[in-house]
This record gives sequence, structure tokens and C-alpha cells, in this order.
Amino acid sequence: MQLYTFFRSSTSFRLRIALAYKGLAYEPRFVSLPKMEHQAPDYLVKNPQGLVPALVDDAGRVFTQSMAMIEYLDDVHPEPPLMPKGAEEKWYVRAVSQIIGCEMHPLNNVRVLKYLKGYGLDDAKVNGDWYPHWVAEGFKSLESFLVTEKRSGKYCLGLQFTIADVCLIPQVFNAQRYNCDLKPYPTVMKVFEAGAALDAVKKTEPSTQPDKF
Ligand SMILES: N[C@@H](CCC(=O)N[C@@H](CS)C(=O)NCC(=O)O)C(=O)O
Repeated sequence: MQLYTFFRSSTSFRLRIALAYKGLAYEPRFVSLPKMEHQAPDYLVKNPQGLVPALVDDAGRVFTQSMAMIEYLDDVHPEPPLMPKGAEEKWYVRAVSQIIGCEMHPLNNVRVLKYLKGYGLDDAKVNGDWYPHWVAEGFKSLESFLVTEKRSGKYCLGLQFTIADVCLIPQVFNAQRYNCDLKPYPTVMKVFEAGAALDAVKKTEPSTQPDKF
């Protein structure tokens, strides 16, 4: 298997965590976002969306969209599971994942930040206002969801490490990189700390990646 990844990409980090957690070996293929390698013709052949990550299996089949990829991996390699068994539990971990993957991440994606700068907003406005604003909106909503649902424990779903944690951890790493204030989200941070202590996270986090700069 090959994983097309960029060290700072939180969606690539999701895949790195999931693959490491399941003990699945892969060859990394580094795609530099600053160098626009995700828009290069040879990469667009693999992923016409021009985004990382992409996973290519031994038969040459290409998989994209991180949350769909993780659920696919969980179907094909069920142990250890990243999806719970029950219907309600599945809804819950997908809901947490989608707060992050559908509501937080897209607003602060590279191409969105670049486009804002095209409107004349400078780095201070984009990195110091827009970015932390949407992190705060997202984590405020996630914190109240976790508290209201009363299902979190060590991880988002009690003692089971799931796709919800796989999405939450990289989002917190990104927020820390942008110096966002995370004190108002104690439940988010508690499950983050537990997840960040796992080997599957420690050996895949951005600073451990060969393409980091
Ligand atoms: N929904 C996609 C999002 C993928 C995505 O947006 N990846 C980012 C890096 S985290 C990217 O490639 N951004 C390039 C850009 O915005 O130009 C997924 O979950 O895989």
C-alpha cells in the first residue's frame, strides 16, 4: 500500500494514525502542499480532486476522502476496530467525526486560507482571526456535543478508541500550531491527551514525518 501524505495535513495524519493503529504497513509518498505537488498532473491522475491523502492498494486501486477511507480500512481489516458495533454508537462517532471533518476542517483548509488572502486579508487577519474563530466555533460545538451525549470517557466513546478520536487528534494538533486557546474545551482536551499518548499517534504526528520542514 502507498499513502500519499503531507506531514502537516490533518487529513493525512488521520490516515497515518488509522494505519498505525491497525498495524498496516505502507510506503509513504510525500506530496508537498507548499510546492503545489497536489495539483501536479501525475498526482491528479491518482486523485483528480487534487487533495491529500490518497491511498493506493496493492492492486493499484486508489482511495480518497479520509473518513470514507478509514471506514473502508475498518471493513477490510476489522481488528483492532475503529468503528463501534451498535447503530447508535456508529451514529455518535460519525457525528463527532463530521463536526470536525465537515464543519471545522474545510473552513481552514489551505486553499480557503489562500483565497481569503486574495481578498486582501493579511496573514495576521487570516491566521490570527479567521483561523482561530472557526476553531473556537467548532470546538465549542464539539465540547457541548460530548458533554450532552455523556458517552465520552478516556476517548470520545468511553474506553474505545475510534474514528472520532482519529479525527479529533489532528484537529487539535493544528489548533495548537496556530496558538488557539483550547482551555475552554476540557472534554475535547482530555480525550486528546489520552489519544496523543498512543504509539499510533506518537509515531505518526507531524514532527516525526520524514517530509517535515
Ligand atoms: N475531505 C477531504 C479533505 C482533504 C483535504 O482537504 N486535504 C487537504 C490537506 S489537510 C489538502 O489537500 N489541501 C490542499 C488545498 O487546500 O489546496 C478528506 O477528508 O480527505
